[in-house]
Amino acid sequence: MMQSTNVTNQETTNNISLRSAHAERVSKLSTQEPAQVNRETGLKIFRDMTLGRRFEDKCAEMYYRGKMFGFVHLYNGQEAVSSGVICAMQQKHDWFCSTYRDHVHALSAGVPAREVMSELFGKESGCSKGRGGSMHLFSKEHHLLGGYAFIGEGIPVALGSAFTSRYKKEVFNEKGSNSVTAAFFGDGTCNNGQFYECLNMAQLWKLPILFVVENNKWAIGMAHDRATSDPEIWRKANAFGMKGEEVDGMDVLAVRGAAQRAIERARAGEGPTLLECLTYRFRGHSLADPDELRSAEEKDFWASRDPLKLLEKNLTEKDLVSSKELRAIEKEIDQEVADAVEFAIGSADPKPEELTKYIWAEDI
Ligand SMILES: Cc1ncc(C[n+]2csc(CCOP(=O)(O)OP(=O)(O)O)c2C)c(N)n1
Ligand SMILES: [Mg+2]
Repeated sequence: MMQSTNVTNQETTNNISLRSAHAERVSKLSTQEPAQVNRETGLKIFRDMTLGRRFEDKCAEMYYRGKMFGFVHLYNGQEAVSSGVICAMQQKHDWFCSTYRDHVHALSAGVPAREVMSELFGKESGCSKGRGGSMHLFSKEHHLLGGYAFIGEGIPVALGSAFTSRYKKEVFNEKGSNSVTAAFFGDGTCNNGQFYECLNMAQLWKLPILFVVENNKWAIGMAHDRATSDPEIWRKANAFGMKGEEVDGMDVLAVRGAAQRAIERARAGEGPTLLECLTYRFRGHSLADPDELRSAEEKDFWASRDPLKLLEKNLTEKDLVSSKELRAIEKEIDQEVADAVEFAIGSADPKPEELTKYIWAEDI
C-alpha cells in the first residue's frame, strides 16, 4: 500500500515537471473556498458554459468552411472564468470589458447568440452592426464595454466605468449606483504598462472593479514563465496594497467563490481585487495558429481538467442534477447555436454607402 502511494507521488512529480509550473500551481491550490450552489444556479452555470463551448465549436466550423473572415480567437477551455465571474454579477446592472477573445464574455453577459454570430459574419444584425467583427463585440444594452484588438486597451475603459459608478453615487448622490465592473485580460497583458497604471488608480480611488486575469500560460507562442519576472500575477496586487487572489480557473465554483468575495468588497466600497484564474486554452491562439509549440502532454493534462466535465461531476455527485438532464440542455443549446447561424446567414450585409455610420454618437 505504502509502496503504491510512493509510486503515485513519483509519477505525479514527473508529470508535473513535464507540464511546467502552471500545472504545479493548480495542484497546490488547496485552500480555496468554492461557491455553494443550488440546483437552479448549477443549471444556469452549466447552460452558460455549454453555450460558450458549443458556440465556439460552431465558430471553428464556420471559419474553416470559409464563412467567417479575419482573426477569430476562441475561448474553449476557459469557460469557467467567464461563467464563474459574470454569472455571479448582475446582468444589465454591472459592467464587463473584454479582449479580442470576447465571444463568450458577450454570451455570459446576455448578448443573444444570434447577435454575436451575426457580428462574426459581419452582418447589420450583429451586436456591433457588422462594423466590428470578432474582436470588437459591443452591447450598450448588455453593458458590454467592448472587445479590444490591442492588448490591455480594455483595462482603462473598465477603470473609467468603475469610476463612473463611484462618481454617480458620491457626487450625484445616486444611492442605487453600486455597479461593479469586471475587466478580463490575459497573462501576457500583465506585462503591459496600462495594467500597472490602472491597478494604481483603482486602489488609490477604491474603485469597484475586478481585474480578472485569464492566465492560460501562453501569450500567442510566448510561455508565461519566460516573459515575466514573477509568474504569480496575483501577488502584484501587493505592490499597490490591493487584495489579490489566485484560483483554479478550470473550476467554475472556485472562480465563482472568489468572484463573489471580490464583488462583495467592491459593492461595499472596499475597492478592487486582482483575481488570477489559472486556466488553459484548448485551441491555438487564433484559428490561424497551427498550435505546434505546446506539447501533447501539456494539452492532455489540461484536457483532463475540462471545466465542463468538472462541473458535471460536481453537480451530479451532489445529486443536484442528473447527466440525462445535462444532455438535454446540450441538445437545446445546439439548437440555439444552429438558429444563430441560420439567422446570421439570412441577415443583410451593411450597406456600402453606410460604411461610416455609427462612428458618431448621433447614429447610435
Ligand atoms: C498593444 C499590443 N501589442 C501586441 C499585440 C499582439 N498580440 C496579440 S495577442 C498577444 C498575446 C496576448 O496574450 P495574453 O494577454 O496572455 O492573452 P491570450 O491570448 O492568452 O488570451 C499579443 C502580444 C497586441 N494585440 N496589442
Ligand atoms: Mg495568455
